[in-house]
Amino acid sequence: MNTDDYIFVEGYKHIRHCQETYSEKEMIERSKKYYEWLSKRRSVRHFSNKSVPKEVIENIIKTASSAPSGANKQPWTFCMIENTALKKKIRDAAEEEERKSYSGRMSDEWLDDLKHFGTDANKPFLETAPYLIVVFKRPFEIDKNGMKYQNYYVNESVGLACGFLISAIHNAGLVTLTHTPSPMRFLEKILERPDNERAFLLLPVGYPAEKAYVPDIQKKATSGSYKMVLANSQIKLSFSTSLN
Ligand code: IYR
Repeated sequence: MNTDDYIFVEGYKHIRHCQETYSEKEMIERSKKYYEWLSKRRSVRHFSNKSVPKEVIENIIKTASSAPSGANKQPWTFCMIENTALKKKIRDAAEEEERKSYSGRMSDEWLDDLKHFGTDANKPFLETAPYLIVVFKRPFEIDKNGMKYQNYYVNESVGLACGFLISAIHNAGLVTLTHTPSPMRFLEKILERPDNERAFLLLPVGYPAEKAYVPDIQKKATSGSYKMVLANSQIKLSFSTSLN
């Protein structure tokens, strides 16, 4: 090993990080291609029941697990579910919560905002999709002596991992939907999770149905409304989409 390959910082080893970089022209091309590819992703509610190799789902979960997290605590657990009976159990429990939400827990304003998505309390995709991935966050860890340790930036970390997960699903040519029946405690019970895990997100994963339809909506980035952010009288290098 070359002596430049690592250094020690306060006694801790840091290994040299080499990353491929690109010319400005290549960067522009790559960033545009990536934007065009990722902006084709849609949340899909119509799934095919066609099977998907388990290895694909495992790779998708490994990709999600490579996300950054507070102090690298990786405060998440990904559960992969393909068992038919378990999927039905989850669907039944999710629909029970959703029925209560749609018929009273959600405000009129909220229900109005959801009208153009065509959603209701029925969630057949929880049984049709070949896999469900349930993401749990771990606000704390308990060691073998019963000592409790807090994790850091748990929601941010798990949210980032879910972003990685969703883009990995898109990369595999599969579709998903970030389903959040509320409350989600039933998932902790059905999947017999330990006390330090809280359900965060439920994602069906599979091929889209042969005829899958999605709402005709636009994203800010495609509607042409950009705003430059001015900081200390200097135009920052970043663009941000307009909030209005
Ligand atoms: N959890 C419900 C309601 C719902 C809420 C939001 I915010 C959405 O963007 C979509 C649906 C459901 O899944 O139907």
